[in-house]
Amino acid sequence: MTRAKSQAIFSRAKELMPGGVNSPARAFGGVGGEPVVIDRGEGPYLFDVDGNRYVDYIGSWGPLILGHACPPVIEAIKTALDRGTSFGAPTEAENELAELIVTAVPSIDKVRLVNSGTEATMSAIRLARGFTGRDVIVKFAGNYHGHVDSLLVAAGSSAATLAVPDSPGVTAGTSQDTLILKYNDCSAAEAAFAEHGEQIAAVIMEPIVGNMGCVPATPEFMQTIRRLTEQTGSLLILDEVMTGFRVAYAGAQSLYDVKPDLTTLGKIVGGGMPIGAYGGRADVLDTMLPAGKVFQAGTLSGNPIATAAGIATLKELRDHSPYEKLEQLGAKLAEGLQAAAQAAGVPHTIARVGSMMTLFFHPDPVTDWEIASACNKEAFAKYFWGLLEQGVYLPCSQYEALFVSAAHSMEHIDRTVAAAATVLCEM
Ligand code: KE4
Repeated sequence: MTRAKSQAIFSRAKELMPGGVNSPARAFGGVGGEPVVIDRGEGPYLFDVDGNRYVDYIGSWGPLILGHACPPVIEAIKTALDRGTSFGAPTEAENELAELIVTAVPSIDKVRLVNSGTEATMSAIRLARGFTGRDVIVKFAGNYHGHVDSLLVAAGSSAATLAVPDSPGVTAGTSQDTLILKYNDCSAAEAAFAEHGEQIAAVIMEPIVGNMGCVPATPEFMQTIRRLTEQTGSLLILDEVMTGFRVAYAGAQSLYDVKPDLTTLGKIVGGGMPIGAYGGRADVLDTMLPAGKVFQAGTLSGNPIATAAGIATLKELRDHSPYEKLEQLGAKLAEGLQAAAQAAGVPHTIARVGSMMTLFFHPDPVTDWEIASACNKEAFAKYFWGLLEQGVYLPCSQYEALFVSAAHSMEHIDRTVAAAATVLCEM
């Protein structure tokens, strides 16, 4: 494939924007080389500016569960556009989207719409601290919740629980109230709660991690965290920005049969437009201004365009459920990738929940960041580029999940598996 136009556009991009991108995840940092500049998307496909076509498994990092330019979503956006783009005043569409979310997720009594997943998690943390009057937030290594200062932390030196800044610009003061624990480690959680329980405002966790590759919580771990938070009066925040409406219409929490106090959402609930949301217990949400005293605001929160796209998307998911099809496509893809890696003798494991999955270049099951970070990243990079050359566009990092959309077909899956088999047996 030639990518002359991509290269020209991207070299200009690097003169205009840091690293040439508006989000580092797109910069191909995990696989080397330069990103492909995209011209348009259509159903399961992306087309780059040089006219190359790819079967897309990023789906804009999760939002496009219905595929690119899904007609009912585009139609809804166009209709909304003709009535204006933003009013900074209440609209009925916000009720409609909030109603869809509240009806879909039993643990959500009330919800507030914001403009990104980061805003949702940042607000949920402030809310938990405001509601409990406590300072400490617990997160898990390998979980990503957006670029919230207090969560851009790494495991600190002592006891592997004290967090230290993980990015320049994050102060020690900001990270000092964050405890970072090992994911899927029940005893570490028990110990941390025994020592700090009364100071813990909340635990925030991805119920099924997408951000170290696909790593599901064990049911025992999920139940332990729910029990410990209940016992100590701290809140459980499930970060379902990625898994919400992805793994099930009622999210990952419905698969674990767990009831969090707060849930954060994003991606799919905006149908590809900028959105985030946080919701949960009414008594907790009513602590937010103007009902309560905890402050959070946003000029474009609940704007007519994002809400129109979100409403159309959730209605499509509710009325024409794709989840059975996504389960079949996901299972077929995982099976095919596993068989191809096996036949090629490449050390690997695969993790999948519904239409999100990761082929790990590691011989053992990946259950936490320690194992994930030991994956063979060079092998992943070869696999990524080999597939890209064959017109298959995977997430450009071993530490991401791929997504199948309702626009994919078995034919796309078969083509992807065949391409993977070719690439893997050359590794
Ligand atoms: P945004 O602020 O990017 O909308 O959402 C942050 C966020 C919060 N929580 C979870 C579980 C998330 O996965 C994310 C964002 N996900 C990444 C990809 N894994 C977005 C891609 C990017 O940063 O460009």
